[in-house]
Amino acid sequence: MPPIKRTKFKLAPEQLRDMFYWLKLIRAFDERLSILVRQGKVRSGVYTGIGQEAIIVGTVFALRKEDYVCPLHRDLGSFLMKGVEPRVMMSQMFAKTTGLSKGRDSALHSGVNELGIFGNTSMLGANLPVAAGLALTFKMEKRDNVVVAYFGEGASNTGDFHEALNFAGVQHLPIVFVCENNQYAYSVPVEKSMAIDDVADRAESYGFDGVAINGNDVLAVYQATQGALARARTGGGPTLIECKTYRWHGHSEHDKAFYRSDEELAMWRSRDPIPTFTTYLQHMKVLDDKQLQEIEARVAKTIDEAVEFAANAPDPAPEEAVNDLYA
Ligand SMILES: Cc1ncc(C[n+]2csc(CCOP(=O)(O)OP(=O)(O)O)c2C)c(N)n1
Repeated sequence: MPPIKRTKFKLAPEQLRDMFYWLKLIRAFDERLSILVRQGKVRSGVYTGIGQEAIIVGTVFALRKEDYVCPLHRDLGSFLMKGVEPRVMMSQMFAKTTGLSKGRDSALHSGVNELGIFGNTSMLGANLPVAAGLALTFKMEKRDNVVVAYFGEGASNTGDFHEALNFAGVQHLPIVFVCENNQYAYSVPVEKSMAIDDVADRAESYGFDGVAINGNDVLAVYQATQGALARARTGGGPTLIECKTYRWHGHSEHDKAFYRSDEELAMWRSRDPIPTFTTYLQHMKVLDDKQLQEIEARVAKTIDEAVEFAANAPDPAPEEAVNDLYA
């Protein structure tokens, strides 16, 4: 057999196409949600990550099943990549019994222990000390698993962020802090909330490395994550990866984002992570027209099927509201 042609990242053609599939699926999932919100079908706030997909794909692609993610409101794609079926995720958005929380929660706070997904809390930055605690468990149990914790540049101005990084640095925890710097915390532009250019610089104060990278380049994100994971698995402690990106939609689907200019949006849309990666794959000759069409058709079918499933799934009965309580 001829040797498999691999990239310098040691990714085989099938893996590169797989990455492409995830980028397209996560984009399509969010785009459909954006429409469904307007149709009144979604029973939750919707915070799309359109434009930011390369961060989730580049990081989660590098993980093992046993590793944990601590996602944010914009990171539904990490649920899909970690193994939640699109129809289940869509049911969650519709608050149906077939969703993760069986219709008893807004869409954003669910987690799935068996898949390594830790549910998010609403308070900005509050997921980070919890993620550090999870990483401490891995260290104490001598398991070489890693926690990947996501946060926005806005969250990096909260006390919880600094406490989590300090603790992770002191304890050399197996954790990768991934900042999705999309330039705005709701309506606040980054230059109005930070006196430095890079969130990555904050890592140095806590004794570990921080790196600022192009968050719209899925392979750059993957490469940085691989390095951070290798370090974390071998006792080298945490890393902070700041991914520079931009969210195309408002903070949530009800926000028209009047605080930013059309020019700014146009500039960032021209840096769309998906066409850039498509061009790369085509130049590498790992994605021909037929394969592209096949992937697009697969994505469309998956999303259509997920919406149909969720729309036809039963609503929870009122008496089910008190089921599954911990105490
Ligand atoms: C402690 C706290 N303050 C304010 C809010 C309201 N809030 C929710 S998301 C958000 C903006 C978050 O910005 P960022 O951390 O940069 O993440 P992004 O939404 O841009 O991905 C704000 C102000 C909150 N949830 N928690």
